[in-house]
Amino acid sequence: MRILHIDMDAFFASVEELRRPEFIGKPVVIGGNGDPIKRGVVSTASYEARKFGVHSAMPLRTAHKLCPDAVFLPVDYEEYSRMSEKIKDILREFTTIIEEAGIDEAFLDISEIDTSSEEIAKEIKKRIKDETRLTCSIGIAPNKLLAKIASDMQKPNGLTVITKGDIESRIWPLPVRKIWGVGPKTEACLKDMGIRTIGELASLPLDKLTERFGESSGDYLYNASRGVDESPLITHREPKSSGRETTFEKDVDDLQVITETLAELTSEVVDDIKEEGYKCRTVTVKVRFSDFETHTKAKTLYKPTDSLKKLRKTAFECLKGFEFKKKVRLIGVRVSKLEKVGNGN
Ligand code: TTP
Ligand code: MG
Repeated sequence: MRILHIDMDAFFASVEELRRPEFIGKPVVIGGNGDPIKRGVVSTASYEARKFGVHSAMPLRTAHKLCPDAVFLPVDYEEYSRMSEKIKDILREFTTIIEEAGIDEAFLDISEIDTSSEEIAKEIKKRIKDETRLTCSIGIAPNKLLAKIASDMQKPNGLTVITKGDIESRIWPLPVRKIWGVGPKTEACLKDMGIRTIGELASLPLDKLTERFGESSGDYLYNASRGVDESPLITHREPKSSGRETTFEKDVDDLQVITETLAELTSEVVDDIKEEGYKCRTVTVKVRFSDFETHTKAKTLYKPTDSLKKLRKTAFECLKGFEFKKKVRLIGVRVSKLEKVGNGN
């Protein structure tokens, strides 16, 4: 097995820098609605901002104290999703055996590709750089666990290949937190047992681990510390929902325009689910106002349907539940409680 893990560098911040090159080289912090005085947490920070100690999940206010001169920007999820799709499209040209692990990361099974690991990684990096101007970090290893650790080892713009023979020298010195699934709680427990590194974890007997963490987690830690992981790539996920949304060029207060846009988005969503062979029961309409305040209204039907007429009517009923005192920045519709057509419906 040869698994490649790719993770984009400072993803949200880098996408913002693409459209606003004047921010390149400056500390950039993305989070909430972009106002560091308001409540909200940091989604990500550029590497320049990280030098000041700013990191993901930190309150924006703390980030502002650490780095008052940083550029603070709101989260524009649609833009990042668009870029994410573009990157995933490039990756799918290398192999169809791909697990989309998150908005800025993926696993590729490159076992069957007849080129060296470094060459494949360099080619992927080049294609992404040429077509998006973004950089990424890539790890290649015999399994998902090690590939993910590897991609993180030389960020940003890294390329790290780990073989079974490297485990003692390159994986064992790393802190236990580098193992996927080891969060602050497990880390604290292990610290109490005098364990800080992956190598120290590997020195513990299995029964000690299962006693402390239970059968399955104990097993997992025992194997992970030895670089053993046989988890397969999850190449297809059953969709839980399907949605479309749009941000208006200029904020809108004309209810007619809002309604027409909702009708159009609903018909796109219905096309999407029909193409995949699904019916749905729940319709959720989302409205974001000019001040970024965002509300949703949902309705659930008695029976699953893929009828445009019924779903559009339901979306309009949801729309009636909103109060339009402010201008509208964005409107979206999402259908959920999906069921495959032909399951007795
Ligand atoms: P990450 O890959 O964890 O971070 P990153 O790409 O910003 O930086 P790195 O170079 O270290 O990979 O997450 C990808 C994106 O997901 C990130 O740009 C913003 C978002 N995100 C959040 O919104 N909240 C979070 O707590 C984290 C960790 C990420
Ligand atoms: Mg990333």
